[in-house]
Amino acid sequence: MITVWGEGRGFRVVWLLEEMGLPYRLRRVDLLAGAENDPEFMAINSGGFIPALQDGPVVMVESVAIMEYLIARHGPTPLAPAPGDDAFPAYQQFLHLGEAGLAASIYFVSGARNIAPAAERDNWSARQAMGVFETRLRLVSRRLDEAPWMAGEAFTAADISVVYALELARRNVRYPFAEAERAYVARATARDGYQRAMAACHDTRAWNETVAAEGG
Ligand SMILES: N[C@@H](CCC(=O)N[C@@H](CS)C(=O)NCC(=O)O)C(=O)O
Repeated sequence: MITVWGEGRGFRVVWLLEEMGLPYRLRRVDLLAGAENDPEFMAINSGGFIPALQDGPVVMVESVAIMEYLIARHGPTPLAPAPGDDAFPAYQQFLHLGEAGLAASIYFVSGARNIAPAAERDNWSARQAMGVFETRLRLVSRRLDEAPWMAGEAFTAADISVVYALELARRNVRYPFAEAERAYVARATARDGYQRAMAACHDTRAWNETVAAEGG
């Protein structure tokens, strides 16, 4: 049985598992209570960050690497075009841009805005991280002028990666997305796989509901 440890970017993994129809269990990890107080989790990931994946003897971290692993080991799936497919280069690029360009940068903006002491909220690094997010977002916007999904005509795991990052920006920093990006997120989040993932991820759902109640 596959175990996903922790939500956060683990939502990507759960969404992929739901889309692929693979059985799994989600083990909650409470970062606010301190991962170091969860010895079972620390034995899985001594770094104490989420998500982690356990699949028999395999233990992995890094949400996008985990997605690539699941597709390679438990596919094939139409969520990943084959290397020879015309859609593959864009797929591969946006799969990684979703984390390395978008989520990784907006995560630090979120930390600065929501967790840092007031005097440290508007700091150089947070502004730089926002700049990185916005320049990478331009590639998503341009792609949406050309095609409905990041890889082209079909929804793929690259959309799971990117949409997670856009949702993180919407929820955590109330990023003001343009209409095309909002419509893209609406298309992706209307999928049954997303809805099932949201039903499974209680912490993500609770946070989503809090933001919605605040009008975000
Ligand atoms: N690039 C990693 C990022 C992992 C990450 O930073 N996770 C956050 C929550 S989504 C976390 O655990 N933060 C606490 C920490 O890094 O100690 C991935 O995609 O899995």
